[in-house]
Amino acid sequence: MAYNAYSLKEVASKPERLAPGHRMCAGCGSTVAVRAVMRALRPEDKAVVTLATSCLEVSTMTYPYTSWEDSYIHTAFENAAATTSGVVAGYAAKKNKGKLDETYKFITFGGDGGTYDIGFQSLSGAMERGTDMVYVCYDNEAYMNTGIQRSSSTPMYADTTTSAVGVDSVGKPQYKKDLTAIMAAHRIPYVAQTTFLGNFKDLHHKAETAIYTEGPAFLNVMAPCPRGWRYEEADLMDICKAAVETCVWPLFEVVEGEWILNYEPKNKLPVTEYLKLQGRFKHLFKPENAVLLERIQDDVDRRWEELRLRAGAL
Ligand SMILES: Cc1ncc(C[n+]2csc(CCOP(=O)(O)OP(=O)(O)O)c2C)c(N)n1
Ligand code: SF4
Ligand SMILES: [Mg+2]
Repeated sequence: MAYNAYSLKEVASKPERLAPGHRMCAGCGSTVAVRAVMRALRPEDKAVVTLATSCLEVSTMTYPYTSWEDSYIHTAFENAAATTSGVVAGYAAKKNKGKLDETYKFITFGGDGGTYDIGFQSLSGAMERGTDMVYVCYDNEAYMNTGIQRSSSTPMYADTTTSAVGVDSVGKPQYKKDLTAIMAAHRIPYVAQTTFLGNFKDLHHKAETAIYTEGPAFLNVMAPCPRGWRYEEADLMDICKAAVETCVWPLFEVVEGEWILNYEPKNKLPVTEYLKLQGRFKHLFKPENAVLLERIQDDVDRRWEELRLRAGAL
């Protein structure tokens, strides 16, 4: 899909829809993701934001304070997408009766714990029913708010508080779940995977397409967490770039079932270039763990070739 004309200056000059003064950590990817997604809304459109419990929720909406300029609903983990479905149905009824003139867009945000794990059934249901909404997962690869516990999104061999590296453990033993592919298997109109790069064009394009596509859309945004991933705050963008250049987190869209690769690195970097930037993978660089690094590289290579095949790039 061709990207619309894009000017960072123009997009950045739009009114902020997540006000400053919230309590998220410095260097946190989650707020960067939210601000970028909300900036894709047309200024004249209103939004109803639904948010499952998470770092984002507890830090941006602490009664009686809120950072959200749009209507906002805090939900339980299990029913974030179902809550949005109900609001969308109510909106449609009001519109049909001519009781509402304004245009509203419906956006649900969830962390990986709330999306890959606990809220997965309601997400799957809302997508399958064709609800006209966008679900955005800000993926920081663990349950950060409660102390960095592993989720099904945590990558293999990452050190978390429930997959702690020690004498008998080299980190999380399981693979990361491929949620973006699972959402594509729902055969909804729009699914995309993105993160923060350069001028944010990729993220802006995908957020705008997701919001203005009729029917359900799902966006998976890699959103690093300095506390859980153990990096210096200023390294946020370098980590995202390394994730893309190593093909750990490829940029792609699935539009009406068609897989589209948005970026192919000219020189695909070894995964170590990504892993070495983060304390959660520090143990992998001990000589006795070289085999684990090889296993990660093999997995990334295999999955990258699968993606290229799906996108017809082979
Ligand atoms: C049903 C339920 N289980 C557990 C909790 C406690 N809890 C609150 S936030 C959170 C972590 C959420 O992780 P994630 O969705 O990945 O968001 P993050 O904190 O990483 O931003 C947990 C487990 C809860 N609020 N509700
Ligand atoms: S713990 Fe991580 S995800 Fe949570 S606010 Fe801090 S940096 Fe962001
Ligand atoms: Mg998380």
